[in-house]
Amino acid sequence: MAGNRTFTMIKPGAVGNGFIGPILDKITSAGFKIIALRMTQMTKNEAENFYDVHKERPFFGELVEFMSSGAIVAAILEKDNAVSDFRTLIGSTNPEEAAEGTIRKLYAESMGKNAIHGSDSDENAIAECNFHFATKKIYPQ
Ligand code: 3AN
Repeated sequence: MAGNRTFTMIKPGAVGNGFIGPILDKITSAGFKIIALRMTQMTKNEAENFYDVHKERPFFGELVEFMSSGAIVAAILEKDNAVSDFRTLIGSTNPEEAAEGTIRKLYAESMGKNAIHGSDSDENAIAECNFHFATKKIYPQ
C-alpha cells in the first residue's frame, strides 16, 4: 500500500525569489496537510549526506553547492498516495519539460535550480523526514 507521507524542500532559489508563500499555497490547495515545517540552511556536509545517492553523478558538486547556498524550507506532508501525488504536483526535474501548472513549471529557474524537492519513494520519504525532523517536531493532523 502506498504511504501517506512525503518530504519536501523549497530550494534556495525559490526561497530567495520570494516563492515560499505561493508554493505552500499550491501544496495545501492540492490537499496536502503540512505536519512539520522548518526554515533552515544546510551545511555543505549535510547537503552531501542528503544527496548521497547522487554522489557519482556529474552534477553532484553543483547540487551540493546550490542546496547549501541559502535557506530552504523543509516540510513533511500528509495525503493519501503522498509520494506519487506530490511528484505529479511538482512536475518533471527539468522545468522545460514540466507540465503546465506544476510547481517547477511556475517557479523553477533551471534543471539544477528547480524550486522544490519531492521524495521519490516511500522508503526515501521516511529517511528524508527523519534526516530533517525529530519525531517530536512532527504534528499529525
Ligand atoms: P528529482 O528531484 O526530480 O527527483 P533527481 O533525483 O534525478 O530529480 O535529481 C535530484 C536533483 O539533482 C534535482 N532536483 C536537480 O536539482 C538536480 N539535478 C538532476 N539532474 C540534473 C542535471 N542534469 N543537471 C543539474 N542538476 C540536476
